[in-house]
Amino acid sequence: MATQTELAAWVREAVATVRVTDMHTHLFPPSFSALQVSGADHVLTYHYLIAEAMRVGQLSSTDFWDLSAPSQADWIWEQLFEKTTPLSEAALGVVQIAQAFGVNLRTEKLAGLRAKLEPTATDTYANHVLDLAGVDSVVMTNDPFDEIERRYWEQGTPRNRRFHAALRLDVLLNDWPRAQVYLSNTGYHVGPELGEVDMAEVRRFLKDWVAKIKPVYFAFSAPDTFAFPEDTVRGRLLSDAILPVCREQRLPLALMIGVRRQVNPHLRSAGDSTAKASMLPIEALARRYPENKFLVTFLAREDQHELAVTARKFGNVMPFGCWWFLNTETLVSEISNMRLELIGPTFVIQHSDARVLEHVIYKWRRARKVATAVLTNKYQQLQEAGWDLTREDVDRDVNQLFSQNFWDFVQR
Ligand code: RAT
Ligand code: ZN
Repeated sequence: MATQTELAAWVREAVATVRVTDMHTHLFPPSFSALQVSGADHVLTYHYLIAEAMRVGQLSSTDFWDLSAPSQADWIWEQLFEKTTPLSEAALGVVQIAQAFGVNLRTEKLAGLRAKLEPTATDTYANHVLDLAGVDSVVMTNDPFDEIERRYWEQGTPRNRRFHAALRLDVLLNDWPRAQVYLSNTGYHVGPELGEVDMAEVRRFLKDWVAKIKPVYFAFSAPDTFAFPEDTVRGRLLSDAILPVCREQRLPLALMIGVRRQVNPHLRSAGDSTAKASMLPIEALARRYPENKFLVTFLAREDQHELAVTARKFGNVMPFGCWWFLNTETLVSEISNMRLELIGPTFVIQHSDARVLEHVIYKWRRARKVATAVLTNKYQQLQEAGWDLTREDVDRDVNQLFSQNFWDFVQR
């Protein structure tokens, strides 16, 4: 039987060295140059930090948005790293990114970070950053309704193979008038009424995009009021277009539920919030469509227990990550413990939601730290109960939680 010290070392080493699949990010490969985001100014102007800096500084949001990006970064730096101590998750993250690049932020300040991080990433730099984070590959968020992005795909832009695609359907499901106009302008015959013929066109659109970008899943985010089934455009698009195409193509649908967009529009990208949602739509989807696969995450802490229970009832529901405001040390620890207690190591432990390339460094450092503590404690309990754990068990579980559970679900 392993000693407590050995056990702790096995977990530490397994978690430190596991090659992560980061299954939800907003990153792009360097070849998508107009969309690729990296460098110190972007790290500082992350919308998580904008919201926090606005609490400290006395600048109106209009004045803030009028500033150039480097001036916004300077202002955020002043609020969060000079006037206050960077104790929040996002602010601490900046310090950890700096540390990974050998920059002492206390002495070298923002200029030190600007000197080391590359605002225009090459593949070499992107690979270096992913390697620093121990991330094997990332899944992007690919919006077929974004004109700039569409051009990259239509030109067949080659891309770093560590970036997988995911087809994001927020515009289709949450803004049908815009989607309808866009579809009709790009060769799909859809009228506003969404009859059977239009629905066939939506399916054709989805299949064309599957062929174009080869996504590993379809995804959308929805408000706390999300309902299913319902006789609305969204309900019909789901049941008659998206779910059938997902079934046919054997692709999971990722649902990200509980976001209240633009509760404070002055904050723009930083203005979204969270609210408790209902689990009933997930139950209904999982029960009615056993042939479909659902990757599910909720934004409210209050929904996490019900999600884990729902995953016990339906093998076609895969809980993933601790999303956005839940990605804090306290909540990731709580949620990961609870998931282990209710469904064992059969979920996706985390995703980074990185918007800026270098984010993967601190997001995964944090995830690894929490996972090490949570798993060590659970394994100790298991050993105390007389289960003779092996190092291979630990390696297998860690690999499943950080990567393999996702791929097994996608590929099954
Ligand atoms: O976490 C975030 O950065 C949010 O702004 C959202 O992007 C969210 O993750 C989403 O995918 O909608
Ligand atoms: Zn996201």
